[in-house]
Parts: sequence; C-alpha cells; structure tokens
Amino acid sequence: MARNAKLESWVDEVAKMCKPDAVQWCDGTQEEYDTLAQLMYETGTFIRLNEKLRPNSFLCRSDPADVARVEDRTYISWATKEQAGPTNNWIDPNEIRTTMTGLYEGSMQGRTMYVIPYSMGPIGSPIGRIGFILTDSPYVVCNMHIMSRVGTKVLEVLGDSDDFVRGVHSLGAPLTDPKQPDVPWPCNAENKYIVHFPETREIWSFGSGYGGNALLGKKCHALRIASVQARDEGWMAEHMLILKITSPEGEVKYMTGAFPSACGKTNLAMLTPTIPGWKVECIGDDIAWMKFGEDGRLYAINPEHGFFGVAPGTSEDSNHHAMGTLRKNSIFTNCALTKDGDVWWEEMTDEAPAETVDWLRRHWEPSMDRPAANPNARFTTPAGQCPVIADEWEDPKGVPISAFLIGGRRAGVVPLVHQARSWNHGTFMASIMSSEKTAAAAGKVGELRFDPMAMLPFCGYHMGDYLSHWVEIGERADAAKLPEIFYVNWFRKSDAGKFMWPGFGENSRVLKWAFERCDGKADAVDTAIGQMPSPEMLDTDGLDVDAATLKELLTVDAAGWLESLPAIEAHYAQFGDKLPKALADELAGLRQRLEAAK
Ligand code: GTP
Ligand code: SPV
Ligand code: MN
Repeated sequence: MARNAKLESWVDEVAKMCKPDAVQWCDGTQEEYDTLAQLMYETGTFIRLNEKLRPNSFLCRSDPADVARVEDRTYISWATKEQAGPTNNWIDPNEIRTTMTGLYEGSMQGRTMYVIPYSMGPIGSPIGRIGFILTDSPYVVCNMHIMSRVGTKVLEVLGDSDDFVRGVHSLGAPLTDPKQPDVPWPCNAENKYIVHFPETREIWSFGSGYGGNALLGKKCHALRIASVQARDEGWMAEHMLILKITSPEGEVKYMTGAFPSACGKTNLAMLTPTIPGWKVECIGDDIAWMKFGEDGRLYAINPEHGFFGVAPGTSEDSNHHAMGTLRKNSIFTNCALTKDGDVWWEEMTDEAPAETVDWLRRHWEPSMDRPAANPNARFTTPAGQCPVIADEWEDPKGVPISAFLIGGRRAGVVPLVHQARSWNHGTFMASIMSSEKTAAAAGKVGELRFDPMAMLPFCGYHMGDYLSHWVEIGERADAAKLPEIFYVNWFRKSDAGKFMWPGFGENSRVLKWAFERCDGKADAVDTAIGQMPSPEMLDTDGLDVDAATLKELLTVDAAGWLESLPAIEAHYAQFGDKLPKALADELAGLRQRLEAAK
C-alpha cells in the first residue's frame, strides 16, 4: 500500500509525545476485535456474558468518576472566543496545546497506542469522511469497531490525501512501573479535557474513557467538527435520528428527529407503531448528515455503523427492536450483572431479578433504594443487527427527508405536537427548544435549559452563526422541497408528576399525522404557536388516554408561553448581532399572536 507520509509523521509525533510501549495499526478485522476483547477479559475490564443468553457480548463497568460526557471539560478551541460563541467553552489553542502536551507527555507508558482508521459514512462514498484516533484504550478500539467502519480499506481510500480528522485520545493513566497492576477502567478523572480544534480538524481528548468523550468519531467528529465543515460547504450535520415510515397504502417517507441526549431518539428511530398497517424502520438513531440532492431535496445519511444507546428504560415493551438488536455481539457499559451471567437494567423486565451485582460491583436487591444500572448505562451494538434496519440504511446517496421532528423533555407548556408554518418558523421553534437535563451528561438532572436543535453540546462554532446557517439553507432551497418541521413533546406531566402521554409505540399516532400533513391530507388548527391537530384530527382509535388529558395535551397554554418569552429573549440576547433577523421577527410574531390570543 502507498504510504501516507503526513499520516505517518503525525502518528510518530504523537507516539514520541505519549511514549507507548508499542504502536498497533488496527485492521478492523473480527480477529482483532476478538483478540482485544480477550485481552480486556484477562485484565478484568470485560466480563464475558453467558454465551447462550448473550453470545459474543461483554459487560464493562467504568470508574464511578467517568460515567458520562463532561460538558464543562469540553472545549471548542478556535483562535478567538468570538468564533466559539457564547454557548461553548472556549480555550486559547496555544494555551491548551501547551497544557495538554504536558499531560500527554509519557501518558501512554506501559500501554499500546492503537491507530484506528475509521470512516463515518460508507467507506469511499462521496459523503463519507475519514478520521484517525490514536488511543491507548482497547475499549475505544472495540467500540469504534461497532460504531464506525474501521479498517485497512480506509487507508486505501485515503491514499496520500491529508483530508482526515486527527483524533488523539489518552486515558491519562500510564503504567510507569512494570510491576504496577492495571485497573479495570483506567482514567484520569481529575484532568479530563475534550478539546476540538475546528481550524485544523483536530480532536484532543484526555482522561476519560467513556462514550462521547472517548469514541471520537461520534460527537467530536461527526457533530462538532462536521458541523463546521457543513457550514463551510453548505450542508447540515445534526444530532438527529433518521427513520423510514410506510403507510398502509405502501407510501414511504423519511423523517429525522432532533431530541437532546436521552430524550427518545433511539426509541423513535425503531418504534413499533400501535396503529394498524403502519411500519417504521430505522436508518440511524443519533446523527444525520444532510446534503441537497440534484432534485433540490435534502438527503440524509447516518454516518455511524452502530448504536451507543441508553440502556435503562429499554425493554421488550418500550423498544422491542432495540432488544432484538442487542441480543449478541454487543458491549454493555455500567449495566448490572445477573446471577446467570446476563445484563440487567431498570425497567428491562417487569420484575427485577431477585439479586444482581450492580454497576458498582456491589450486591444489589430490588428493595434497595438505588438503581442497579447507572442511569447513563449504555449498549454498543451493530446497527446492521436491528430487526427493522431499512434496506437503504447504507445507501451512499442518502434518503430524501420529508419532515424534521424536534423536541425535548418538557413537563409543562409545550403541547404534544405543533407544526411550523414555514422553514424560518420551524428554525425558530427549534432554536427556542428547551429540555430538562438528563444523565447523558454530568451535572444536575432535571434542570431546564435551552438546547437549540438539540445541538447545544455539539455545535462546533458560534450558535448564532449556526442559526444563520439554518436560515441560509432555507434561502437556498426551493421552499416546497424543504422538510416540514414539527415540534413534539412526549414528556408532558400531570400535576401528580405522571407522564400524560403513553409515548413509545403510541408516538406513531403523531408520526401518522405528520406524514399526512406533509401531503396536505390531514387537518390542523391554526394557533398562536403553530398548526395543531385537535383531538379528533389525531388517530386515537384504541388509545388509552382520557378525553380531558388529550385535550390538555393539544391545547395552547398561552399564559405559559407568554411567561416563557422573557427567558427566550434572554436566550436570544446572548447571540447579539449574530442572531438572524428572520428569527427575531419570528419571536416578535409569536409575542403578537400570543397577546392577541389572551
Ligand atoms: P442519546 O443516545 O443520549 O442521544 O439518547 P436518545 O435521544 O437516543 O434517547 P433514548 O431513545 O435512548 O431514550 C432515553 C430514555 O427516554 C429511555 O429511558 C427511554 O425509555 C425514554 N423514552 C424514550 N421515548 C420515550 C417516550 O416516548 N416517552 C417516555 N415517557 N419516555 C421515553
Ligand atoms: C448523547 O449524549 O447524545 C449520546 C451519548 O448519544 S454520547 O456518545 O456519550 O455522547
Ligand atoms: Mn445522542
């Protein structure tokens, strides 16, 4: 194979800095995966699950100080703070390079440095993007095997080009003394850094081995770096699931959905409709890259190759197809271990097992007032194993998108569904989206925060410029060919604190309404906030929700919206003159309509 001098000199440079005992170029083969899994089994990182119950699968328990993305240690390091904008942590690139070079110095001693060539998107497809991770974590290698396309073929396609994302990842836990025993989950909890250099397409990660902090192809590359490339090149990189929906008449549409972390993307992407005759299939569950096709429509691909999904709450009832996906060849992180050598998590089964070993390796019984699995416990599982993966999920030209769904966790105010009147109105709705924080990121769960397009933690540049990019996408396109935008909320709660909407498979009723709205076939009521179905416009056959609740779910809480306007104004004020005028106009229009509706 032709050698790529730029790649090799970078690998040499990083090896000189981190001083691993060995450097291993990954080939992406099953044999490589098996060897590394066996190595982690021997060092106590991996527990091999019962081969009959969960073939070729492993459980891994992390350090309790390393269980989620760390947003306060995640940085976007442009030359100036202004370029990162008010919603990102910024750090001066020269300063952080000095700091991290110090941390990386000798940080891989006693370990192997793996060179992972990966492709986000089908290898060699015009929309695929290549990256490399240099990591001292075999856990990262095995997870990347599942989550992306790893292997020698990537090197062949790259040739001598230097168009690749450079990721460096170190656990920051060198084994300096040959007699020093390793721990099951090495990390450096006190010194975590996840730093992005958008200008040079580099990612430097240190100290954490978990999820989006460490599997650099996912949020770091496919969202934070790719969002910058997308802006520069006129496409979109979004935190969105992609689903295919087929009507009883056999008509197909594709929809994406932007929901913040742990707000229902994996579930919606593969839901089992409760309404007869409708079918939902999965294209992707977390990230969508979208480009205009020759016909002027937006086409989406899933750059990933696996699911890194939230385990707690996943069950045969809530997500049958996820349960089918993770039956084999999967890695489970921070789940509980049952007596018969399988995994368990909260709500996986109606009845909890009589005893398990919890994610902290302690004896656990259902009567205990702590969960057996960490709330952000995850499964890593091949997308191709999903029983309802759509045939076209790896089509390099992508699938044409008819609708964007957006939404977060909102106990109050936001109705079950409302539709935007135009692209700019939908962009506005997405930009004022807010959600109660979940366990996917470290910090206080439940706090309400604005999360525009579910991209707050994942936008690689100034959020005001990102909003302008959405407006510009709309300006460039033929309005009739743009997706319709729907704001949904599965998470309304009653005064008693119970979910008012049953969610999961029942969400298909909202999908059906959206599907038919795209064709102008379903009715809607014009309201101050957008177009909404009245209860009789939604298919409620067989739905177990009482009339009063349904009415409340589909009523505009004008007082609640008016009350939220000052917070929206403050949210917008932080973007200063970067706030697109079209969105300021939308906000003024909303205020006017709400006041008129009072
Ligand atoms: P990330 O992988 O972090 O981006 O999360 P995600 O958006 O894919 O979220 P996921 O589908 O994994 O759902 C997270 C949690 O929300 C799980 O515990 C689900 O059981 C729960 N959930 C998903 N859909 C619904 C719903 O329609 N209603 C309710 N009440 N809960 C839901
Ligand atoms: C999310 O937090 O949105 C995830 C999980 O999808 S992680 O890969 O850890 O970012
Ligand atoms: Mn996500």
